[in-house]
Amino acid sequence: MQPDISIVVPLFNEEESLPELVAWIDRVCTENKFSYEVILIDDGSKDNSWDVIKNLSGDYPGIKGIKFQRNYGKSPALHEGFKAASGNVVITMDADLQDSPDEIPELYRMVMEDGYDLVSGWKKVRYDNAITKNLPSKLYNGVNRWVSGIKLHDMNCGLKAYKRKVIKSIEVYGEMHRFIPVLAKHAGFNRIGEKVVQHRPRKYGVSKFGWERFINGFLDLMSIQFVSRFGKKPMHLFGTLGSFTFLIGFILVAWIVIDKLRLGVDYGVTNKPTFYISLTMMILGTLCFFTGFIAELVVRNAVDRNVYLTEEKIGL
Ligand SMILES: Nc1nc2c(ncn2[C@@H]2O[C@H](COP(=O)(O)OP(=O)(O)OP(=O)(O)O)[C@@H](O)[C@H]2O)c(=O)[nH]1
Ligand SMILES: [Mg+2]
Repeated sequence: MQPDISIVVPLFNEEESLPELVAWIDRVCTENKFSYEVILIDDGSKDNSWDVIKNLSGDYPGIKGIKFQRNYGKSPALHEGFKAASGNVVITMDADLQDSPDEIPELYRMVMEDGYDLVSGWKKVRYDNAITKNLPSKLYNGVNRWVSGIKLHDMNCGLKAYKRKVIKSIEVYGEMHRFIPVLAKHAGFNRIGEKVVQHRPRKYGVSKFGWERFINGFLDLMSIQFVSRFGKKPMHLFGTLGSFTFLIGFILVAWIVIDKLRLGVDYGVTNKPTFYISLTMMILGTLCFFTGFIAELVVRNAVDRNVYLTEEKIGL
């Protein structure tokens, strides 16, 4: 039987928080008469998280667990959680008690009644360090909004709700958990909403992500935009770029040749910076162009080269 809600919780070393988190989720869901499952993904924790999960699954019928052989990261954990989830609405949540399960009923209502494909939490008031976390996060979200065109204030918030179809249609890989709304938008799910959510100070354990998240996140955003625009037709990017670069180099060469013909022996071709610039541009242009061919060969052999999401069909 399909539950109303699947709550997917990726975690790493959160043994102290888990019993409180599960009891709180159970209380909120019972009070609101939701049937639910909680899928806890233990990503190679070094503490006793898995034993705690085993005990909890004995205490509560809706608790399910997946234990990874080693630590793979938050995205792989979400991927496995999404594969297992069967609820009509799927909610993701951090395990560290910084996200409040009290948000569940309203998130559920926004997906089921307001018709959002995805609702992202917004930690408007944050209990994190202002200099190392909040300020860079604001800047980072500004860049995200500008590049992706998705007007969310807090793209990386762990607390999010989805229609089941959304999480079954996208593939979270690498460290792309920061950009699930971007993945969803590229898959054609445009009704993306936002809800201001309570944020709480970390009660137990320690933070697992440092400043590198901002650099890696920016690189991932660039990749994701590239793949969505040119992933199936890379030659359109590399070919255009390569041709333009080559053409500019070629024009510069033509200019040098004309000058040489005009000025004769007095004109020392190899003394001119233009000579070296034109040469470099022609070589780079050619390389870029052939990179496009190689990328086309890769795409041609990709398993998903002809995979499309259909929304509905008639007579088939
Ligand atoms: N699956 C998985 N989950 C992780 C990993 N690292 C952290 N998490 C979980 O991701 C959630 C958020 O991690 P936090 O360390 O709290 O990150 P944060 O909330 O951005 O940082 P703080 O505000 O400092 O706590 C928590 O539930 C962690 O247990 C990991 O390597 N794998
Ligand atoms: Mg946290």
